[in-house]
Amino acid sequence: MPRVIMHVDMDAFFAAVELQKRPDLAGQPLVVGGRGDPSQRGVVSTATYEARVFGIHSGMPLRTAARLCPEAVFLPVDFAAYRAASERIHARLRAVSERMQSVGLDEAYLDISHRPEDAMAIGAELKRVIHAETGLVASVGVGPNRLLAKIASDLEKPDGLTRLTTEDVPHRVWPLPVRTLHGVGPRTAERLATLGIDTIGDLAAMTLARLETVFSPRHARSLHRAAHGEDERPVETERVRKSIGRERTFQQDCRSSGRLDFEARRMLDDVHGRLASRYLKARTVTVKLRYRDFTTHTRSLSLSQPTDAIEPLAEAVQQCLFAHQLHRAVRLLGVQLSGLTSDPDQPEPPQ
Ligand code: TTP
Ligand code: MG
Repeated sequence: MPRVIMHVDMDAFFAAVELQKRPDLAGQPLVVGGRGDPSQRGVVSTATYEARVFGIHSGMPLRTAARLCPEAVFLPVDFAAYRAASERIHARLRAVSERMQSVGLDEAYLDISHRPEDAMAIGAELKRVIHAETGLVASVGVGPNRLLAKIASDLEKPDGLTRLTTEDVPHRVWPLPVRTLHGVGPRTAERLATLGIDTIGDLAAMTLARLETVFSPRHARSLHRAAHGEDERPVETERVRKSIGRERTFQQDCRSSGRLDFEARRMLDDVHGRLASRYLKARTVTVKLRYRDFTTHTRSLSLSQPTDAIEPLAEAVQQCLFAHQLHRAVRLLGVQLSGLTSDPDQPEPPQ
């Protein structure tokens, strides 16, 4: 099944966060780096687009930046502020798809393969909510894989919303410098230059056999594939939530197995509602009982495959429950679902 991947990258991230703190500086060339003092050692972390027209870029000594643009405003880095902004942005992204991979403070991939028709609308909406939430501007790229999504997000920066398909590769990707490709660092670029390769198109025109004379077979193949816009790396989701559960301490110890059964089902209904509203499936059911003497026992059961149907989960809850000693007085009952996976066939949860 063809994939649809989105790459989100904030524009001039550190500088944009600084502008939220100092709106009076809007429109001026702004450089963030080191202690914010170009007479001291330190390099540029980032600069606003107004400062970039002077040739200022990340990694350049602050001193050089001041020479290129003496009227630029210099500010020190404030990581706490960037982390706080980053967390708010990531929360917005996660609300769009559980299949979100964060790659640093200002960048993330989303797998939205289950909503292929809506990709550009989702991108536009994401840009809108991020701006509403943080005042910051994002560039969004959409493509059939991570490689093309990332190239796309960069193509029309700042404030871009760009889609690249495999058919676009020859006219939109091949003219770009080979350094644009993931995995092509300065050393690889240098070795490619010795083969006369400067653009991605040059690389695409090179046979695999020729590349293998310079690189290991594996590296050669990955370069060759990348030049043709191919990339199979998955969006690697961090497991946002490992389990969903509920516990209840009874006002009076419960001695009735029928009542426990009833309460466990009610709790499962609640937990299952939370599972379904996130479009997740669960594989493992755990039932916890705490007896009057505070000894606590858990019983778990794993299904053969994850499910979001309530009946198999309810049956598993019941089996766990009956594996417990139900004749004793029970103080606390807990029901938990774990082994959670997102269901790629479902639409996204409501926002
Ligand atoms: P980038 O996304 O590379 O740059 P950016 O967000 O400032 O600008 P744009 O994406 O619009 O081109 O990096 C994100 C942040 O990471 C950047 O704001 C500052 C920090 N950073 C450094 O501290 N040093 C660096 O060399 C780079 C490239 C980035
Ligand atoms: Mg950025």
